[in-house]
Amino acid sequence: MRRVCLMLATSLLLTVPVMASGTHSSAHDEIPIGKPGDKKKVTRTIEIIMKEDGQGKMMFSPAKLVFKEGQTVKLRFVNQGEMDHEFVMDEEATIIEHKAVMEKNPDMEHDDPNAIRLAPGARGEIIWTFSKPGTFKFACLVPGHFEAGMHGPLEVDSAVANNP
Ligand SMILES: [Cu+2]
Repeated sequence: MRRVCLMLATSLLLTVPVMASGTHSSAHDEIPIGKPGDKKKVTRTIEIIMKEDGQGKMMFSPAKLVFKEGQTVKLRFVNQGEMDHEFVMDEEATIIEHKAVMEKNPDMEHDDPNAIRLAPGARGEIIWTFSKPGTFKFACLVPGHFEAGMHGPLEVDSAVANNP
């Protein structure tokens, strides 16, 4: 497996601020959707809410994300729900593959720079550079949450297309 996943006690997650940057910040971490960004280069900040509606549906707000090629964005997360939620952004095939692994190992936690997991009420952030254009996906891979609605499209528009 290319990605590193760590087993962490839930209690640890409740007491330690969850940051998705940290040890992974070098260029070799570049994946198709981009790479960890430099906070000095942030040109846009977006707040993403994770929540449930109390009727079995779970969602992200906004439900769709659109960025520009080369843009460094601060993604700020708030878990307004009553359950743990996560955010993973990647190519769709990788998300689906990762989802299957999570279903077999429900207690698995990510230690990937393109993912974050938050306890109810918790906040966190990912600073990311969307270095290449493409159509990607974001999702929560806690078993059952994808099916309950926690996924959406993520588009990175080509810089060339923006400035013909
Ligand atoms: Cu979730």
